[in-house]
Amino acid sequence: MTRTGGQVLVDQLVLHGADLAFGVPGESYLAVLDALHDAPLRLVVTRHESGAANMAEAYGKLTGRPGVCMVTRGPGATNASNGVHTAMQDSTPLLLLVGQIARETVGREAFQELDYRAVFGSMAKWVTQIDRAERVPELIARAFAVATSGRPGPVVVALPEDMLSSEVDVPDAPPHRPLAGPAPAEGDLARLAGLLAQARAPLAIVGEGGWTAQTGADMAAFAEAQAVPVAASFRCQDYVDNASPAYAGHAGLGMDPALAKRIREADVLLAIGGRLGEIPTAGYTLVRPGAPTQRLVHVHPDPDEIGAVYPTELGIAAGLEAFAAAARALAPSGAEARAGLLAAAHGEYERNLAQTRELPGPLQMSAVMATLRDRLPDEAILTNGAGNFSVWAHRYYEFHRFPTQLGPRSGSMGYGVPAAVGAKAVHPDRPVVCLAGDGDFLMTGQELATAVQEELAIVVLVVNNAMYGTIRMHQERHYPGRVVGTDLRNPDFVAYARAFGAHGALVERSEDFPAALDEALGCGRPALIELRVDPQAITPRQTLDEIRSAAS
Ligand SMILES: Cc1ncc(C[n+]2csc(CCOP(=O)(O)OP(=O)(O)O)c2C)c(N)n1
Ligand SMILES: [Mg+2]
Repeated sequence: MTRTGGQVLVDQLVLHGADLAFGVPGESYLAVLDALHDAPLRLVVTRHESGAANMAEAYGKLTGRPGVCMVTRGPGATNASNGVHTAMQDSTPLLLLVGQIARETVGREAFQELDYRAVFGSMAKWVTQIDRAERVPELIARAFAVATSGRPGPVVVALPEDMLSSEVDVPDAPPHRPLAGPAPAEGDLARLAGLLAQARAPLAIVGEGGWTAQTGADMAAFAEAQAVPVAASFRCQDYVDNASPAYAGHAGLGMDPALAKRIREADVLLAIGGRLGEIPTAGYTLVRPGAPTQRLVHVHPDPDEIGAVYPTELGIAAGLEAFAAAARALAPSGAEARAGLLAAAHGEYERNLAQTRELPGPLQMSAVMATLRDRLPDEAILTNGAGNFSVWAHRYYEFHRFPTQLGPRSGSMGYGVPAAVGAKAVHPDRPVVCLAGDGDFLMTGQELATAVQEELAIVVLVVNNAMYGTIRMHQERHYPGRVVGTDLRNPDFVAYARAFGAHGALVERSEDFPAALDEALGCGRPALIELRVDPQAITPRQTLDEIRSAAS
């Protein structure tokens, strides 16, 4: 029986477990679109390819399976590149399928031609082009394998249009079965136990690279039994239940100085997943391996990541789930000598959560976050993009279940709205709330149209301070009083939301937020609440004027 290349492709996606795809149509992949006509694979059509790619990225974060994104050549692919970059930095499995020009015209810079291997070469985990329809089963199977193995990441597959429309008789590949990550060697665990036996101030930081809810439960049990406080790496706050007595807080932007001190002074630092990147190390200043007082243990499924930034005392190449299960089974090692350590570290976390400063203006973001903490159930999903508004979310929200946090470790503005749409498509029964800045929101705010069309009742909170606040903050620190390029004259966000058919409301005082939130969550359609905040309220700790006068 013959099928078109496009049909073979869609059949492979379905048999490897894809149930949702996100994309913008293009004439370069009509044969794929046609195959979707009769396939059990729902295509969510977006208004910009960055929206589609970030929705697929969110799907990958939530399911551990590659999110599928379909775009056209040239401008479609470059628009989608934002989501590819985030999937790379965030270690998220993603499959970007790009319609490509016909094979016979390659190399003439034909209409919208790009060489995807060159364009995505430094951005994706693997880039390929399928030039023969007979090889679609083989190469799509490999794409699923590469996206999910070791350190997960994005795979880009270019699909020449004449290959997609050609007819072939080829068998399907066997369904993709994710590899169980390697188990740690026995000697590794013995050495870990040896290091813990001597440790007085150990600390674990948990990060990306194939996390699961079970990994989080095992890590919490390990940390509690061994009396090792456990911090979350940047935007990995849902990895371990924040109510665990071992939870020590978030090694992210605006880090609690008490946690920064704990990282700097840890005598044994355990990085469980993660890459020890710039944010959790506060600009590569907190981790000090080689200092006689700090020993670094790095566990990662990809041996190439171990030692990539810092030399390790002990590197353990293992799947995080397998490592956490084995670590949980270890007998306590030196834990009695660390009595009081967990209570001290968790106490600091709780103090940081409870401590609020009254900032200028009648709407306090700390009160907004306290309302979300009280009102949202544990399974609610919280998304955000990039900007100072996200610091309140990271400081004043608590996570109890994995996966419920979708934030760009890449720091990409505009991530929150598409992530929320993608999350609601995966989990229609769970509340999904996006926290956005006024600048951040308008990078992808038009995906409200997708939410309305697909009947995905997300709630978007737009924190409006009429500026690119983060950059203004840095300006005041480095060039006090010289404001350039950071003021924003915004549209009427409530009218904007209503124009899409979404619910829109404006909140200007803390006391009005709970009722507005209830209404938005209960309205049964996408909703936007504009939170109008005082521009002076730039961080939970300092006002703009205070930053300026400290720098002048
Ligand atoms: C795609 C992208 N462009 C630019 C930046 C640089 N940047 C980081 S935060 C920021 C301003 C964010 O403004 P807004 O969303 O209004 O949040 P605020 O800081 O005002 O709370 C900018 C421009 C970025 N991180 N991502
Ligand atoms: Mg702003």
